[in-house]
Amino acid sequence: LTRSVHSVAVVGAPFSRGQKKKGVEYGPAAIREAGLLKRLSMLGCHLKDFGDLSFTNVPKDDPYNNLVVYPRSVGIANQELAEVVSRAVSGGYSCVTMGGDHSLAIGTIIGHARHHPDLCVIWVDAHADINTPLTTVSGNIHGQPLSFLIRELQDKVPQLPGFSWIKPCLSPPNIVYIGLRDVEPAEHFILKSFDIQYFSMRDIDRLGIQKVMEQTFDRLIGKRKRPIHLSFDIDAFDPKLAPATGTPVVGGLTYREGLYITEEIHSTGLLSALDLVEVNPHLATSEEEAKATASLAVDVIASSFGQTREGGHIAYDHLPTPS
Ligand code: HAR
Ligand code: MN
Ligand code: MN
Ligand code: MN
Repeated sequence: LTRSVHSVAVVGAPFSRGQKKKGVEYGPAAIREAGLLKRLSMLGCHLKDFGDLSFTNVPKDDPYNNLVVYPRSVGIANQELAEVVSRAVSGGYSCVTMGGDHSLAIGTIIGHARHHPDLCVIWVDAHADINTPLTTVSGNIHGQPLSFLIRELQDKVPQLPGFSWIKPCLSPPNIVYIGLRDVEPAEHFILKSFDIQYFSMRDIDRLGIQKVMEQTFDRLIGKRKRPIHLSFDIDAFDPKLAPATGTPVVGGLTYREGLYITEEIHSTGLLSALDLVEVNPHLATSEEEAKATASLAVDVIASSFGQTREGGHIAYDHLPTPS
């Protein structure tokens, strides 16, 4: 029996200005209450809790182009978050960031890439989150984070106020999406013209989740092992399983597909950072819905760090003998 010990840093990022709905800033508290730290320590993880961060408040933060909301708040919060994530990863920890809305992946990926410039990204989401500030319809930056991170896209991306510190650190071959089912025309154009690999829900229906994961790893780590950044939006799951989220889309991942993804990622031994985002307890229509969504988030994280459905991550190497 083998067991590898994981050192895991836990960071709460109660950030909500990447979109307009109230409540996603309570995601970290809900995930903590659902027992995240206890579950990780039961797996034998060495934990370092960075607590829930508090980000610089920007009182006057006018929209860019009369459309893109809270650019300065999103910019500075991500700068602060990148600092913490890079410290955690440099300290030898795998870094779990609990959101908060998905705009925070700007900071976690840049912070992670400071220590691991060769990282790859697995983006599990109903949405592609790759609008530019010029293609966005909603104006929400949580629908745009990847556009700021991809080097090859930068001549199409204007600089937002608060974003001058950002250095794009990803290239299209190092990104794979899983779970897409709500992709806007401009986003689809970007995915196709930059040859970014994605497995939509339709692809999962056709191939099955096992082949999807095989092909994901063939693309990302087939030629060379590299650290994995898993950015997991809870809305990738079907809204029946994860109702407490801001932009639910019917026809999502089953529980079994979701956990298969994280079990396979754990098996690579390469998981280096994980974002779990868009849990919004205030959008639940009942206490049970809020609890179920947060508890699903904990299952995703625990599974990413070795909890298996077949059991046995923790060493158990002898049986009690009758005397
Ligand atoms: N594509 C839409 C937009 O750009 C919806 C984005 C929803 N984003 C998140 N993160 N919930 O995935 O606004
Ligand atoms: Mn997202
Ligand atoms: Mn989403
Ligand atoms: Mn392990």
